[in-house]
Formats: sequence, C-alpha cells, structure tokens
Amino acid sequence: MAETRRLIGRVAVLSDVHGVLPALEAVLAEPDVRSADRIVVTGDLAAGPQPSEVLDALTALGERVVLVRGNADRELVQVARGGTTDVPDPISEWAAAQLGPRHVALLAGLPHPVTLDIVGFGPVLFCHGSPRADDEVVLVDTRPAQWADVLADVPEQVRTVVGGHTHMPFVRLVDRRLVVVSGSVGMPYGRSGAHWALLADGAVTLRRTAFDLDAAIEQVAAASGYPDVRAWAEYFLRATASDVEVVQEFGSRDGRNEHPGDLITARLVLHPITPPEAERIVARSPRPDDHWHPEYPFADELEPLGSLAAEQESDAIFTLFQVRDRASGLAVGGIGFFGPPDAEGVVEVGYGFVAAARGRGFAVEALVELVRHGFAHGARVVRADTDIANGASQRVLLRAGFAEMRRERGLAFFEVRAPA
Ligand SMILES: [Mn+2]
Repeated sequence: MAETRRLIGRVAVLSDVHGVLPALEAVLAEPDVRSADRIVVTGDLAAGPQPSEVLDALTALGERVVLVRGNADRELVQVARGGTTDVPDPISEWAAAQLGPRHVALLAGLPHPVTLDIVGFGPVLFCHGSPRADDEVVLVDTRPAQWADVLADVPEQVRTVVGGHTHMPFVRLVDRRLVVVSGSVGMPYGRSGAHWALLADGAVTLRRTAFDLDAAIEQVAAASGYPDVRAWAEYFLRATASDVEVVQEFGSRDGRNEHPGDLITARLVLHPITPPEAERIVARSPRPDDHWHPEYPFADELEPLGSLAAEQESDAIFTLFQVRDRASGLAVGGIGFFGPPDAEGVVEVGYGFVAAARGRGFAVEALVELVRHGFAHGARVVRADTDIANGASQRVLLRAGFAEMRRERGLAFFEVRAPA
C-alpha cells in the first residue's frame, strides 16, 4: 500500500475517465481542481475512445496527480500483452491496441489501493471496486453484512474509503466509516456531465461539471478511430442508462439475492435454470439481459439442458444451475442435479466451467454450496463420477468433501453423505 507521510490539503477525486478526453478536460479546468493539492484518479483511466490522449493529459499533471489502478486498466494491460480477459468489451480490445509500450508500462505499474494522509480526514484509502479487489461491486444500497465483509481488512485508523468502478456517485456512512464514490468522469450513469468529488477541510462534496455534450460527442467522434465511436459516445456521454436500471443490473454482483431460488456464495451466484432459459442456452441465443462468457455454454452441458428445455415445469430444488462469477456478472459454468432424490435419498450431480474460469476454486465453491442445498432439501447421499484420467475433477470432488468409492469402466465414483 503506497503511503505518504506528509499531510495533504485539498484533494480532487476523479474516477472512471474511460478515455473520454473532453470530459476530463472539463473537470481539469474547474478552479477547485486547478487549485487542489492532489488529483487522485481512482481507476479505469483509458478503456474508451481516446486512451492515449487521456493518459498523456493525466501524466502531464506531473507530481500533483496520483493514479490508482482500475479493473479496466489491468485488463488493457492483459490484452495489450496478448492475453485475454473475462469481459468481452469491444472498445477495450480496440483501446488496448492503441497503446504504445510507454502507456502499457504506465498502466502495468499502477498501484491498488493507495492510502494518503489528508488534512481533516487522516489516512484515506483510495481504490477501484473495493479495497481488496479492483472489480468488486458495492453499491449505495449494498447490505451492511456485505459491507462489513468488503471492509474487513481495512486498517482501523482508515476512516474514509474512496472508490470507483460503478459510475454512480454517493457518499454514505458504513458502520462509522465514510465511503465515497465520486461517479464517472467519462461514462456516467443516471445523469450526464463529468462527476467528481472534492475532499477539503474534512468534508466531502460531490461535484458535477456540465459541458457541451453535442460538441464533446463531435470531438470524440472526430478524434477517435474506434469504429463504433459515435454510437458509443452518444450512449455514454448522454448517460442513457439510468441509475435505477444499473443498480438492478449490478445488484446480484454484490451478493444480494434478487431472485428467489438463487444460491449465493462468496464469489458466485448459482441460478436455477428455467425451461425457457435452458432453451435460450441450448440455442445459443441470449437475450440482452443474459450475460454469458464468450465460451459459455460448452458442449457437455447441452444434453441435460436440452432435457430441461423440454420440460413444462422444472423441479425448483433438484435442477440445473447456471454459475455466474459475481465480479464480472458473467455466466461461466453449470452445475446441478440429474433429478430428485431416489427412495434412498441419493442424488447425482455434475458440473463444468469455461476454461477461463478454471483454476480459481470456483468448482469447489459451487459444489460445496450445491451439496449443502441438496442436504437441506432431503437428499442423504450426493454422488458424482468422473473419468479416471481427469485428475483435476477428482481433486475438486475431494476438496468439496467427497470420498472415492470405487473405479470401474474407466470411471471413478465419488460420494458424500449428509451429516447424521
Ligand atoms: Mn471499473
């Protein structure tokens, strides 16, 4: 955690500029920003239509600017260095290709989080997402228990946490800590203009700089080579999405249970798939509110999903679940029961994840939750089998509490029994 010992006076907080130069310039022209002792930019600097221009404008501020890493900055580095990311965002792919080695190095070196001593506040922690993860979603109405978890590792003396990522400004107390999200400079939700915040004399002020949207859209469209730039600029600079829609959309990512029947774990949502949803998945024809990883669904899943799609009404408990990564909101796998318990209380389960989601313990986390759910609804024994050549799957089952019972015909059979 970067720290400075010298107390800092007035601080302007800018976040989520997302490569929109005219919006950044409008804020930088504000007298309270020009006179601020520091300008802290809490992440997602460049993923947008003018990535290099925005990075140059920020670095031109010299010693006065403190840049914090956002998830989109991290993802730009991954893409620029030839990797892939979970989030299929075409403008990020394009922006990554615009960056020269100097810009990639700048983004790769960004710290997260950053703590600064500020007059009237003491140590203030600046982050993107949450102090522990640059892509964690916390919202103004996130539940107290979730906030407690999110802030659990923040040092006691830090009484103010300033974040970005959700593009909707708020200030609220969270169990005696002040939490500030300044909103987005370049991609605001709910209200147009460039949103930012001023920390001065122990007080936080949420600020908004209005600028000529028509002129800015023209300027972005003329300056950027992104193929879809005009539509992008129209949509985001005019704040087309309302904050109510966005909170609804982001809601499940903060662990709130918006859909009865969803099972929520530390990092995942297990969503029971209805027959119409199964039909869409098998046909690979998502609705706008379906958020699927590009590799989802994968071949193994299609047969059980096909049977589910053909049903009139699915079993609400012993069914197939779509597994979503709470951080990205994307469907990354499937897990579920191949039918209700038999006369002895035996159920069988199966699961699978897209390649990009493997190696992160998701399968164990989902399986533990599925087994708990099965036992809570009358199952006594949960069984699974796997190819004997599939060592990864066997390790997942063992880590999830299963024991190997026998091997035959190239398969290893596992089970776990309900506690007596
Ligand atoms: Mn972000």
